[in-house]
Amino acid sequence: MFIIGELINGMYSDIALAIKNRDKKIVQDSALKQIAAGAEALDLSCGTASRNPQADMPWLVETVQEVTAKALCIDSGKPEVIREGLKAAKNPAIINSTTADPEKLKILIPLAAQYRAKLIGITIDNRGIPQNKEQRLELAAVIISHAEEEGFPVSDLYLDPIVMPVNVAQNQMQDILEAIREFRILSEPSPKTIIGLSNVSQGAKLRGLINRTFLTMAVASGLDSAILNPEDKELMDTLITAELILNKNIYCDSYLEAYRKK
Ligand code: THG
Repeated sequence: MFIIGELINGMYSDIALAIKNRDKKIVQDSALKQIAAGAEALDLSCGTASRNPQADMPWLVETVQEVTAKALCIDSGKPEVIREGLKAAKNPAIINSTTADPEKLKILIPLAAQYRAKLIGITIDNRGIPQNKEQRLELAAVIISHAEEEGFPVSDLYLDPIVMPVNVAQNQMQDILEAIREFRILSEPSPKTIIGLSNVSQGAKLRGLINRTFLTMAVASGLDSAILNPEDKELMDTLITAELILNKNIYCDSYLEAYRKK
């Protein structure tokens, strides 16, 4: 599982304040802590409070690059913000994200190719969030066909079925899990799959339990990557154990410690 740390996000008040005050230490400490906890890449989002994300995103990129060479996942709905982030990036980059809207695909696929970035494609279009598996697969196919037309490697494409909070969209969880499994058979070579895990428990009381249960089910459905909180130790232990049971690591009595020393 490719783990992307979610915590450098302007939706958190400490990060929003650090961005505003250009306080590098808060952001760099978060980066190092998430990596120590097992993150292989870091999601960077200015959040909706940012009044100048085109300046804030490259500042985040430069600040994090001072302390790590890990991949950076440039998280914005605005292509012009993503472009500024990519210009500043020396580390490997992941664009987070394009939707299935042709106008966005036409900008972001060539941008990903130009910067040799991986690309996250979320299965949304101008009609909004899909209500079932079939709509998710339809939008995934649109994203894949645009990538193929542009000669963008589909193996560098991460499809995101859009995880909804279980307390508002309980009847969609099964569809989301099935979409993860079925995205992989839409093309050869397969696209990869990704989710924003914490979405599933937003507004709910037992967040940790819901997150780790959903992650286990998604891993069993073949999930390749997740944006999550790596500082949640129970979540990480659950993930390592799920992958053990799927025979991705070799069992020993101290497999949790052995995995963390890798
Ligand atoms: N897919 C993709 N990218 C994404 C998401 C996705 N990026 C953003 C988001 N979803 C993933 N990141 C988070 C980060 C935090 C939370 C949820 C998803 C979260 N935060 C607390 C909350 O809202 O309750 C904030 C608490 C606080 O303010 O302190 O849950 O799905 N491609």
